[in-house]
Amino acid sequence: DRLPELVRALPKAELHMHIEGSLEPELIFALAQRNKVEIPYADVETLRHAYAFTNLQSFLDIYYAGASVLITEQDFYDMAWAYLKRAQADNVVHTEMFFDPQTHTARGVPVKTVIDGLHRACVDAGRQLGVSASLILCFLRHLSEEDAFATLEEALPHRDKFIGVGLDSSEVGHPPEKFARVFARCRELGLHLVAHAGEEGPPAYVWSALDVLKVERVDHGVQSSKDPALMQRLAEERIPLTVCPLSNLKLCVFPDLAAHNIKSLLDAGLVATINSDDPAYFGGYMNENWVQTFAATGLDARHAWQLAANSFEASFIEPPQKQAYM
Ligand code: ES4
Ligand code: ZN
Repeated sequence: DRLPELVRALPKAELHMHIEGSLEPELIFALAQRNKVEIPYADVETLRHAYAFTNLQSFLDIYYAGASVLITEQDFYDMAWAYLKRAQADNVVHTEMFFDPQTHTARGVPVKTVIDGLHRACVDAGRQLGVSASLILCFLRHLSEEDAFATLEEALPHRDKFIGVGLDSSEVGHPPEKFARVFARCRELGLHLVAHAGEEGPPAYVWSALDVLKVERVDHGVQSSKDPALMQRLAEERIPLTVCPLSNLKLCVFPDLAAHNIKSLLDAGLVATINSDDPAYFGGYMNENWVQTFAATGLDARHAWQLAANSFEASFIEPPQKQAYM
């Protein structure tokens, strides 16, 4: 069976990866030591053992604790560089990386430090790894819209270093509508717009991400399969879903990988993609997500080509470069 080899070798784009979620336990401990930050885990093994999640919130609590070791511009560079090298090894030729400025500004780390470190890694990846990389600033939806506006304001002097904005963190109870005004402002600024919706939340959140926030793609979106009218809209308008199978498995969105709906999304004609979300926490980078999902759900070589083409179609790569990849 040569399908795993084909899947691994395919050039692909990764469109749903939180850079703070690429922080491996080894790097967490190295940065904690370098910055003299206390973390409430004895060693790498103890920390890794804490990675047993029951839902999104149980993961987010540990994910925000892990990010507390990031202090200097070099820390953000080192984290992003480690991910970009790992992405290159999986034949990811383009990546759009999420970052969560509020996780850092809340601890007194300036937005400039975060963006400058991440952006320098993106520039170096293009030159030294042949991986094109760009940044998407995410607002934390458990915080207020006012806080999101303040974050946007602080980031705008660095407008040239990120291509868009997104919405992440605790979904249920924090619908897209809560961020209508700040997304409208970002739209005026010419930023690309995406949002997490339909991960744990209902199809109604996917509808409002589209109709209220006017997002160009939906992160996760797997709950859309519960709403036939929504499925039809996504297919007709070719609105991409950035699906993350191992994340969905680890956060118990599906009981096992064989029960994942990626195949039905693709077979319904949706522009679905496969991505790693938080690879250090969910047990796999890009190729691990692809290979395990192919094995468990019975995707074939045609699906592999479709998923790779979808990843470039769904990307914010500018034409004519974009068509060259497809
Ligand atoms: C996230 Cl899996 C997931 N969902 C929502 N927000 C997130 N931030 C990092 N990973
Ligand atoms: Zn995510």
